[in-house]
Amino acid sequence: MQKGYIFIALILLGFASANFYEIDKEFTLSTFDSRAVSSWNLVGFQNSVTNVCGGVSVVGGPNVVATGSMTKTFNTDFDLTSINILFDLYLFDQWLSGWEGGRDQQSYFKVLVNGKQVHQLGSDYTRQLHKDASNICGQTTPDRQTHVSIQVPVTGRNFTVSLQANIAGNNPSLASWGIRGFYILTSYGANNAKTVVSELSNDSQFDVSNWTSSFKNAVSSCPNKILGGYKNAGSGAWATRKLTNLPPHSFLTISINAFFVDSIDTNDSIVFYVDGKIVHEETRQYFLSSQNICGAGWADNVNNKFVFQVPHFTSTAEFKVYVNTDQGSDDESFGFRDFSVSVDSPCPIIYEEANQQGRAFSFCGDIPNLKLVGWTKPIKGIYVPEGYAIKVYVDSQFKGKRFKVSKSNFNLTGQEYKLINRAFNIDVNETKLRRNE
Ligand SMILES: *[C@@H]1O[C@H](CO)[C@@H](O)[C@H](O)[C@H]1NC(C)=O
Ligand SMILES: *[C@@H]1O[C@H](CO)[C@@H](O)[C@H](O)[C@H]1NC(C)=O
Ligand SMILES: *[C@@H]1O[C@H](CO)[C@@H](O)[C@H](O)[C@H]1NC(C)=O
Ligand SMILES: *[C@@H]1O[C@H](CO)[C@@H](O)[C@H](O)[C@H]1NC(C)=O
Ligand SMILES: *[C@@H]1O[C@H](CO)[C@@H](O)[C@H](O)[C@H]1NC(C)=O
Ligand SMILES: *[C@@H]1O[C@H](CO)[C@@H](O)[C@H](O)[C@H]1NC(C)=O
Ligand SMILES: [Ca+2]
Ligand SMILES: [Ca+2]
Ligand SMILES: [Ca+2]
Repeated sequence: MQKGYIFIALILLGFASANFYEIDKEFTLSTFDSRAVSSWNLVGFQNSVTNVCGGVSVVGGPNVVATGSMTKTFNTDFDLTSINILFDLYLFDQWLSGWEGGRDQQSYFKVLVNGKQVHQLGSDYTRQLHKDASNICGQTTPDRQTHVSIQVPVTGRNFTVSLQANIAGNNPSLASWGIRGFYILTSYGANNAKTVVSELSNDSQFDVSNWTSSFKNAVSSCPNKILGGYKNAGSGAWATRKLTNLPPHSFLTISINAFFVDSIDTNDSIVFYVDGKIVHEETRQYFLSSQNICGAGWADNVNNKFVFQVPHFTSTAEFKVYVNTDQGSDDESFGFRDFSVSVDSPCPIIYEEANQQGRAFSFCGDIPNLKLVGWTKPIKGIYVPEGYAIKVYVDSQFKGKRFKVSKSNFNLTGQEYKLINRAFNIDVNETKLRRNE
């Protein structure tokens, strides 16, 4: 878990390219203190402002914040259409069930952009998924680490983001929240995204054959077709979609249209994964209006379009939806349609094996120190985005003879193999190469 985390943080270092622009990147170092938060307006934070949890720093956390908020205004020098906000979210200790006189149904974590609520996680995660969570920080009670990835329409050149929680008991030693790895990305300039999957959007051609699910890919109507839904996808249901032969890329953008059917409660959630890692967790969007559209007589929240952006480099991926509810599928269920995936390739990628196999690492800006991410093996392949070139220096510290790599090569050999590896400070020589070491 920890390793994966650091990996992601480094991938986005110095991120700026033709089709993504990094508006903000904060709280990504493994340790930081309150100085890292000085540009935010904090309300309800006490004591040290940050904590060290599970060996890394988080903003907030035990004894720091329960009910409270952190708010910041961002400025750009170009016109925006939408932003993507991504961060790790921790819900520490007794956020939820059964403390201080009973179940706390009024605890929420919310994200607001320009004062308008765009995301909410409810209280009381007592569902199967969270039951076995481990203790990370604070009291010995389990803590929950999840991830938020949301796309929000924004116009103009500045916007304000506010992260806030309302915890009924408001005692940060009993229940608190924290974040780290906070990014805001936006599309900018040329768009060379490629759509690789676009499916489940035509009712007369609703082909579910590439999905695998615990509910045998049963389809229901709400009133348009959805995979899952009423009497199909209740407590513990899951659906996966394998993606193969993806072209070289450093980001996946996944969009899905979500249907919360019937009496899903604030203590239930839907969890989205890529390659086994949570990319987003969503409770029913109670802050939006709902009415009875399908299933049983309870009101439903239909047509919630979610977009997730994930740093990703390998040629295969597995997307998974998990229904983290606790009641029958005739009482609360989840379904979806309009699934699409596109890939973006704004950053170079290096591969451990030929033909895009093995470990992969993407970087933007200066060539990174691979030892910091535990990479010691020779590089066997390199992906260079179209229209870009990497300047490679024969000597360390960006010195000595310089040459340009402007084409991808997924089977590096000979001089190019040697020079690229040397540029990344990896010692290879012809003997090693012949032995394929
Ligand atoms: C935000 O942008 C508007 C113009 O688009 C400008 O008038 C305003 O001063 C800006 N606000 C901040 C806080 O930068
Ligand atoms: C949906 O599928 C039907 C049947 O294949 C096809 O005739 C129709 O053009 C499709 N509609 C759209 C909007 O693609
Ligand atoms: C399912 O996957 C196969 C193999 O990748 C592909 O040819 C087919 O078009 C896919 N079907 C849909 C509905 O996307
Ligand atoms: C979840 O919330 C619902 C609705 O408030 C409540 O009836 C149910 O008891 C809660 N479940 C748990 C396990 O707390
Ligand atoms: C890489 O290229 C070499 C030399 O052209 C060739 O012998 C080798 O089979 C290739 N490796 C792969 C995995 O394609
Ligand atoms: C190349 O690697 C081999 C095997 O590790 C080693 O024996 C040899 O000394 C190296 N040659 C040079 C020039 O570094
Ligand atoms: Ca704890
Ligand atoms: Ca429930
Ligand atoms: Ca209903």
